[in-house]
Amino acid sequence: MARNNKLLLATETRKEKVILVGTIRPGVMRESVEDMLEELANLATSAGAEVHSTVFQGLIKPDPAYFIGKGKAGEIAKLIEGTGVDTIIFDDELSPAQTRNLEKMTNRKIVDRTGLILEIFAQNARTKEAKTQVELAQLQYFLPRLTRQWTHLERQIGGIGVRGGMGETQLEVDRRLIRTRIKKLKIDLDLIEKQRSERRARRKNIFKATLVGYTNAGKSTLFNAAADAGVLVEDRLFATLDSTVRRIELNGYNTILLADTVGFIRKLPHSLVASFRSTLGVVQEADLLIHVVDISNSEYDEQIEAVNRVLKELDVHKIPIIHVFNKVDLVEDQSILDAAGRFYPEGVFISAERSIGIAGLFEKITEIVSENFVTREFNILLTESKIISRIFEAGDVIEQDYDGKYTRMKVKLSKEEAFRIENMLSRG
Ligand SMILES: Nc1nc2c(ncn2[C@@H]2O[C@H](COP(=O)(O)OP(=O)(O)OP(=O)(O)O)[C@@H](O)[C@H]2O)c(=O)[nH]1
Ligand SMILES: [Mg+2]
Repeated sequence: MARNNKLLLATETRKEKVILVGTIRPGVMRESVEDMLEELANLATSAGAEVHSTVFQGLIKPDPAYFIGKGKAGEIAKLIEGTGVDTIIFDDELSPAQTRNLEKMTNRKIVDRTGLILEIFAQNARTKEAKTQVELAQLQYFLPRLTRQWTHLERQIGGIGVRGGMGETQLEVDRRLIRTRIKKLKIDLDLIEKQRSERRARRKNIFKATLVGYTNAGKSTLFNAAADAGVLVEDRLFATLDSTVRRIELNGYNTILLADTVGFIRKLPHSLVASFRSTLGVVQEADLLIHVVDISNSEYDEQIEAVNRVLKELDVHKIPIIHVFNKVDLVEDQSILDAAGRFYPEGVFISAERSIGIAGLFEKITEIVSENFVTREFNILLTESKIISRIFEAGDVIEQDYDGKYTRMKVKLSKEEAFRIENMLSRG
C-alpha cells in the first residue's frame, strides 16, 4: 500500500519539484534553522525530489489552522504560481488539520518532515522486515491524515476486510481497512521479532559490537572495511535500513560480531523508532556501541546529541560506548580534531574510506573485549554433566583434557558467565 500512495511522485523523466518551509522560533538562531533546512533539502534530494527554493518564516506560536498563518500560506501560494512546484515541504510536524487546510489553500501537496523521512524509509526498504516496519509506521502516520483523495484504498490494500454497510462513506471504509492492515502488520512483526530473538539466543556468548550514528556518517563504509562485507554505501540519507551482522576477527584471537544498522537523524519520528524495534534490537543487545561521527560535518556536535537522544529512547545508556570520528581525510583544520579529542578522550579517529586508523580501532575494541571476557580453568567432576554442558554453551572452550574422574576445561567467557559457573561449582 505504501508503495502505491507514494508521498513524492518522482518519475524517471521528471523530478518532483519542491519548496521548503522553515520557521524561526523565538530563542532559536537563524543559522541553526538554516542548517536544519539544509538537512531537509538533503532529505528531499535523497527522496528523489528537486529543491526549487526555500522560505523562512518567523513564528512566535504556530497557527492551529495554517501553522505559518493564513496570510503567509497565501503568500507562498502566490510565490509558487507558475514555477512548476508540486509540493511544499515543512520542516516541522504538521497536524492533520493544518495539512488539509494548507493543501486546500495552496492547491499543492503538503509534506512534513516526518512524512518525508517515512517516504525515504519506504523507498529504501529492501527486506521483508524493513518493509513491514516502514509500512506500519507510514500507516500509523497516515491514518489521522486521511483525506478524500485517498479513495478506493481497498483495491490497493488487496482484499482485506469487506465493504461495510451502505451508509458507510468511502473515508470510513478506508480508515477501517488501514486499521485492519495495521493489526496484521503488528502480528507479522511479532513473528519476525520472535525469529530474530531465537537467532539472537544462539549467539549470546560472542561479544557483540553495534555501529550506531547519524545517517551518512559512514557506518556502512566502516562495516565494509572491517568485515569485508560489501554492504551498500551511498551518499544519501538512510541508505541502510536493515541490520547486517558479520563475524570478524580482531587479531586472530578475539572474534566478535559486528552489526551495521539504520542511521539516526534529528526529529526522527517516534513511530519509526517504535516500528523499527526489531531492527534496532541489535543496538539493545550489544556489549559495545560504536558511535560513528562524521567529524567533517560542521554540525557534528548536534548530530551526536541527536543520536544520544535516540539511544536514550532505546534505553541503552548502560551499554559502554566509544566515539569513532570518521572522515578525517576531509578535515584540514587540525584544531577541529584536537577539540574532539579533548572532549572525547576515548575517541578514535579514522577514515573508513581510506582505511586510516582501522587497526587502532580494532585495538581499542580488543581492549574492551578483554575487559569483559576472561580466560578461566575449571576442574569438574565428570558426573557434573549439567555444568559441563553449561560451560560449552557459555563460552569458547580452548582446551579440554581428562584426569581420572575429572575434566579440566580452559575456556574464554564473559565475566558474568564466569561468575555464574564459579557459583554453580561452589554449590555443587
Ligand atoms: N571522504 C570520506 N568519505 C567517506 C568516509 N566514510 C564514508 N564516506 C562517504 O560517506 C557517505 C556515506 O557513507 P555510508 O557508509 O553509506 O554512511 P552510513 O552511516 O552507513 O549512512 P546510512 O546508512 O544512510 O545511515 C558515502 O558517500 C561514503 O563514501 C571517509 O572516511 N572519508
Ligand atoms: Mg549505512
